[in-house]
Amino acid sequence: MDDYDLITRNAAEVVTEDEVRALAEDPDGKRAYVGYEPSGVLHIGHMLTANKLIDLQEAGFEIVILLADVHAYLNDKGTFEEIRETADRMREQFVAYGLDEDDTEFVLGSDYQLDEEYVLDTHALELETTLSRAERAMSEIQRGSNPKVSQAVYPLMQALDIEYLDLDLAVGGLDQRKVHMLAREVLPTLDYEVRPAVHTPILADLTSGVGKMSSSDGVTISMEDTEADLREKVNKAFCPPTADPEPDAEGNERENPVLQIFKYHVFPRFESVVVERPEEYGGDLEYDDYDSLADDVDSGELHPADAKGALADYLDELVAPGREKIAEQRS
Ligand code: NAL
Repeated sequence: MDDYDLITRNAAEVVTEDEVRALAEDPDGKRAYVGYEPSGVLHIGHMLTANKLIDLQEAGFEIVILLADVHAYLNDKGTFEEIRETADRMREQFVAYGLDEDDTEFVLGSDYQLDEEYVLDTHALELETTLSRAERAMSEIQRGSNPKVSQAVYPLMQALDIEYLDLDLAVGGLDQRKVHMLAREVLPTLDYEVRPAVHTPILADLTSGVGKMSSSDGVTISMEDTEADLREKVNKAFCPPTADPEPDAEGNERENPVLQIFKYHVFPRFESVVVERPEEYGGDLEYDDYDSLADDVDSGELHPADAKGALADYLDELVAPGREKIAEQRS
């Protein structure tokens, strides 16, 4: 795989392809970042962007993970002290998940976001941006239905962070795209450069296949899950015998979340996938890539129940090191 394909594999969106192609010509020593509002425990959404960071490390990028404590505070996620404590625990869980500790720089937002220069730049962007523009940028990230002033400031600071952390590439879930578009508009007003972004997909709700998988409502998978939890959640997941389900009775688009997890979590981290089956049901199956597994589900060769059993095994392997770290953190 060439560097451009590695940088963009499994991405939902690349902004812009030409800018990322230019980076891919010589990725060594380039800096890519992702930011997270600290929460106590990594969930499958964090793990998905982390898989992209692991791809980027392999391509030669240095990785910067912003533990966005001030942003979480502005987005009503708790007291500043609570958020600070969770940031430390999250860092350890990322390393347990497989990010190379020597090649990953962890930064707290509050390390530089309270400096005079940064604060004055934030105010300069507040002057450049209408409230409605800021609200629009925040719509997919905002907690609560009634936007607060803090939540309008949030995307402006996220835009500034791209400059202050001296980054070449921004990575985030597709829910960050409106903030990144705002950043492209406002950074040049302060004579700062625009940087490209790679957006990872948002997976479908595990039980219905409709809408987003979310940690705030519905079932998600996290690093706290025991093997039994994982097995139960995966067994209850929506998995029709096709990669491309029909819309539901109300006409809502549906995805197959079991296959999505194979595609975005399992195949990027394992050379091949073995589905164990008793001899009488045809014996074990081995897949080298996602498409061949999805084709077998489509054709009926691989039954959803067998696919689910294998998915729980591989998820358990991915989650286990973080689960042990969390147990240590709590003891
Ligand atoms: C991501 C977040 C907050 C600040 C950032 C600054 C620079 C780059 C990425 C950042 C968190 C993100 C979330 N908005 O929704 O978790």
